[in-house]
Amino acid sequence: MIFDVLTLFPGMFLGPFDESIINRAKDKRLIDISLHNIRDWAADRHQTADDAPYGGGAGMVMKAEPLAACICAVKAMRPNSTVILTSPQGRRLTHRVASELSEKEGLIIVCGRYEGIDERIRTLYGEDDISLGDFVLSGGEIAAMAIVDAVTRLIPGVLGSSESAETDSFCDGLLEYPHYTRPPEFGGLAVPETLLSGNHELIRKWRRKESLRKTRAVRPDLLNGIELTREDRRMLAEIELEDASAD
Ligand code: 9D3
Repeated sequence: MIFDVLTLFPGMFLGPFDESIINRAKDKRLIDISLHNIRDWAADRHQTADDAPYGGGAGMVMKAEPLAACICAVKAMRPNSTVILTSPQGRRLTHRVASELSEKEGLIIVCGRYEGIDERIRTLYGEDDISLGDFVLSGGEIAAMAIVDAVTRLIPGVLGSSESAETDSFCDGLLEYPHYTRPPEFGGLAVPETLLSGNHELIRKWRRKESLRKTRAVRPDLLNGIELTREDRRMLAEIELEDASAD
């Protein structure tokens, strides 16, 4: 997978991709990341990349010409890549979206700044538009980093087999059960006895139930999106009684 990131702030990307899994994927040539400074494609003496919005109002808009020149130059190098915009108006980045994007040959990610980009760039070049969620970021750079990270992890060969088994379990649509490691007691809190029992069937049931408990408490919406087994329903009924008497 070839990532091309188009940004007014390439310096923000120095560091985040040089560690751990992404760096390993680069070393293994499974991915390649190129940064492109949009300002380099501005034609005037001041290298202007923004201008006031038509119709008035606060803030600035990313100008069309430098962005178009940058996108065209990158597309000429990567005819099979998909152009993705980042903006608060995009569709939410989810596991499903990351999985879809991981099937592409290459991604050209345009980082929005200011109030946004000139709409004609979206019309002419945008093939997808991604948001991280309903909160305000200063620009699309952190969204681009999230896309690169989430997509890279889904490329075959990037994760070891034990790590990718974890990715598969995320797809079951529940939040994860709590994790513990040594020591057996910390801060006056013991590790749940079941996890020390060595009984794998009991441990599986405990983890499933705690996954359901956490999901019900924090993300009940997720429970509507998945198929629950008879065992799940029984566990949820128990949880309802337990957590009602707990508070
Ligand atoms: C005054 C109106 N602004 C607040 C809603 C609009 C606005 C425009 C541009 C707010 C933030 C931004 C810059 N953000 C992004 O470019 C962005 C973003 C985000 O803000 N939230 C979640 N995902 C993304 S992806 C790109």
